[in-house]
Formats: sequence, structure tokens, C-alpha cells
Amino acid sequence: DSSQVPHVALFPSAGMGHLTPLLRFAALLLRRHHCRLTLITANPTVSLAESRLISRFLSSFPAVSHVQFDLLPLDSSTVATDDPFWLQFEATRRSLADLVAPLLSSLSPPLSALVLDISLITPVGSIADSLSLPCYVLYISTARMLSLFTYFPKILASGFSDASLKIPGLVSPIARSSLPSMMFNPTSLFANIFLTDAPKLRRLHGVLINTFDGFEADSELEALVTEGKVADGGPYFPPLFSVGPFPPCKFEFEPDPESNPSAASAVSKWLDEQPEGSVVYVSFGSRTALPREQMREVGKGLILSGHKFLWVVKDKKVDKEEEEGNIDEVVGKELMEKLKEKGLVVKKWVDQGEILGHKAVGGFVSHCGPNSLVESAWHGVKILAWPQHGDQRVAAEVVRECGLGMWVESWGWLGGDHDPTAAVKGEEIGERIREMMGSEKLSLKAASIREKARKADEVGGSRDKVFERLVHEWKN
Ligand code: BUP
Repeated sequence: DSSQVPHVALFPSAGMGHLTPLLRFAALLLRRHHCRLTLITANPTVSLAESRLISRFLSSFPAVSHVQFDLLPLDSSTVATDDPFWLQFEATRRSLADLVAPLLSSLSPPLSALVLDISLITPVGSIADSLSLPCYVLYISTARMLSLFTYFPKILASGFSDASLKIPGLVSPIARSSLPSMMFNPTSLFANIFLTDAPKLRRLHGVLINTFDGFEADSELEALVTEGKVADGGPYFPPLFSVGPFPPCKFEFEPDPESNPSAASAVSKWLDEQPEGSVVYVSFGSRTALPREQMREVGKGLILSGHKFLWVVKDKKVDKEEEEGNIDEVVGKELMEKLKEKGLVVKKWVDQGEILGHKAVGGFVSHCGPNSLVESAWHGVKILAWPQHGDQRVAAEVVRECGLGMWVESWGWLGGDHDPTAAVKGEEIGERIREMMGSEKLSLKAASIREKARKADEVGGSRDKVFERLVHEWKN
């Protein structure tokens, strides 16, 4: 009976950065808010890490129904990208077009609501409309990025010429230089998705964001909605719900039967041996490998910083097999020998949520993936931001604004917009790591943000209240 227990379908999208927050959100709904859930996923996933995470989630929550749909083969000549994640987004969008209406109508008991990844707003959102199903997007980036997304067609139409973009309701403008170049190219897949999907956002029942007061201020979210209503041509924003912070969940860290447990324990064993707050954790995310010459400068910088470090190296866009691979080859043998004396360098998927929660970790050199930032805030770990691509410079603006970390804005993009002649030198990297690790001000701020995150998470706290509002909507 939907008036008693709402039945919600969850549609994640490709990439751990999209899947993980949706499953954390699901765990909160299940543990605290008594919902019935159906998880709908594409088959196959892009990476093994994703399919394993789905399996562990389902074993932890056996009451959740799982529906998989097969992806139709994608004619690559019709898509202007070779990024496996963008290809998967596109294949999913196309595969769902005819599939989604019968799929949703066949679910039993009938659905009370849908929660989608933003990339599915076109194939699924319109069907939800025709089935009269309340539809929500779980937006996996920052509220700041959402405001940019929402206003994108207008910004593009205006010629994109200002050095900073003022968005009604946003406390500070977004720097033009924080946007990736593909946004300036109206024929790119990226810009195209923005253009097609942005006008559809306002028709949603709501956008759920993994944020909380202290990271991005609730008052700012309110201002976006209120001022978005009066802005010319508005209303722009649907209701926004701060459903964060999403705490990392136990099912994420359980060992896979096929994985190599000794490799995982090597990291925690090493961390256990380090003094409290002494280690810099370095990860640039899973999607883009650093250019080799930049990777070597990072290695030099870590040695010069004088701190212990745990560096997670990535060499390919998708380490599909997640094989450990030969780090010597990537970093260089000689440098690797020196690195081993001062820290731990691994080339594999690690349990980042657990690492950030380890007492030995005192700072995080981060690509500013939005989930990584909330995880860092949750554990009160200060950040040296080094955004790589996509939404990450806008996220770095949030890091600077809330005080969780510092950002050397002059360090360029590491991803698609990277200038290979402009590698940041090891000396400078080492110096900035020392500055971040030594900053008492950042430590205090990170600790206070952690307190706010924990407070929002309390039973009956601000996040529970937001969830109660949602569940109430779903029951009616
Ligand atoms: Br890499 C890595 N282990 O080794 P973001 C990432 N993660 O647990 P975005 C691991 O993946 P990109 C690893 O904790 C976070 O929950 C991490 O999401 C986890 O990055 C998630 O931080 C990554 O939002 O970029 O934007 O998806 O895919 O490059 O990491």
C-alpha cells in the first residue's frame, strides 16, 4: 500500500561517482525511512568496480528488487566521443527510450516516485510525466554546478563573454575560467546534454543534492529557488532538497570474493603504522590518468613535501580489470624507489571512504570529484584542490568558499584541457602540500565542517527532516 510504504525506483548512471551516491542515498531511505526500493541498472556496467558495488549493495539489502536492462549496441560513428563513460551515458539514453515505459508500468506494487541520475532526465523524465509519476533527480555534483546547469542555455545565448557568471541566488559568481572548454562548443555532447536537459529540470518534483549546511549553505539553496522564480523567464529551479551528507556505507568496504584481500589490507596496515594526521592522501579520481610528465612532478613534489603520503595512481580511463599493473612503468623506476622510502604508492581501486576516515590521514590532494569532497568533509580532512576536468573547478570554488581547503587556481586543468607544456613543477607542488598540511586554520575549519556534517546526520536532525518531507510527498 503506497500510502504506508512508498515504492521508489532508483535509476543510477555510469561511473562510481554516479553509482555510489545513489546507493548511499538508497541506504539512508532503507535504514531510516522505510521505503520499498527497486534498483534499475544497465547491463553491462562500464567497470568491474560498479558491478561489484551493485552486488554488495544487493547482498546487504536483500529486500531491494533489482531490474537490469540490456544496453543496445551504440554506433560509435553517431557519437563524437571516445570516453567510455560518455558512451555509456549515450547508450543508456538510447536504450531506455522505448524500454522505460513498459518497464516502469510492470513494477509491482505500483511506483510512488522515481529518483534518477541527471543523465537520464531525457529518456526517463518525460515518461514519468506521461505516467504521472513524481520524478526527482539525485544530482551528484554541487548546488553551485546545478545553478550553472540550470542557467546554461541562457548563458550560452548571451555569448558567454563575461569573466564571471552571475546567477540569481548564488552568493558569489562562477569564474568563466572554471568551465571546461567543451561547454563553449555548442556541438559537443557535453554542451548538448546541458542544452537539452536544462529546460527540463524545472518540471521535476525536485532535485536532491548531496550537500548540507556548512558545506554549501542551505540558505543559498533557498535563494536559488526563490530568486530563480523571479529571474526573467523563470521559474528556473524546481524545489531543491539538501539530502546530504551521505555517509560512506559498510557494504562499500566489504571484500569481494574475487578481489585480493592482502592488497586491501596492505593499505590499512601501512596507515595503522603512521602517526595521527601525518599522511597526505593523494587521488585524482578514477576517470583521467595524469599525463606522465605531470605524474613524475607529483611524485617529486610528494618527496619534497617532507610528509608521508598515500598516492593512488591511475593510468587508464577505466581500469576495467583493475589489475594492479606496473607502477614503475608509470611513475619511473628511479623515482619509484625514492617514493617507496617515504610513502605508499598503489595503482588500484582503494576504499577511499575508509582511507579518509583513518586517523593517520591529515590532508587530501584531490581532483575535487563532488563525492570525494563530501567524504572529506564528513571526516574533517582538509583539502588541497587540484581539479582535472568537467565540474571540478566549480567544485574547487566550493572548497575555497566553505573553507574546507585551499586551491591554487593557477594550476591548470589536468584532463582534456591540459596544456602538456605547462606541467606544474614538483618544487611548487611540495611547497603547497606543506602549506596545506601545516595550516592550523584549515584544520580547524575542516573539523567544524565535520561537526556540522555529523549534526545534520543525527537521528531527527536536519537531513532526516528533509527525507521526511520527501517520504510524505511520496505517500500522497
Ligand atoms: Br579513484 C577511487 N576508490 O580508488 P567523485 C574513487 N573512489 O572508493 P568523479 C574509491 O569513487 P572520478 C578509488 O570515494 C568516490 O565516492 C570515491 O566520485 C570513490 O569523482 C567515488 O569523487 C568517485 O565524485 O570523478 O567526479 O566521479 O570518476 O574521476 O573519480
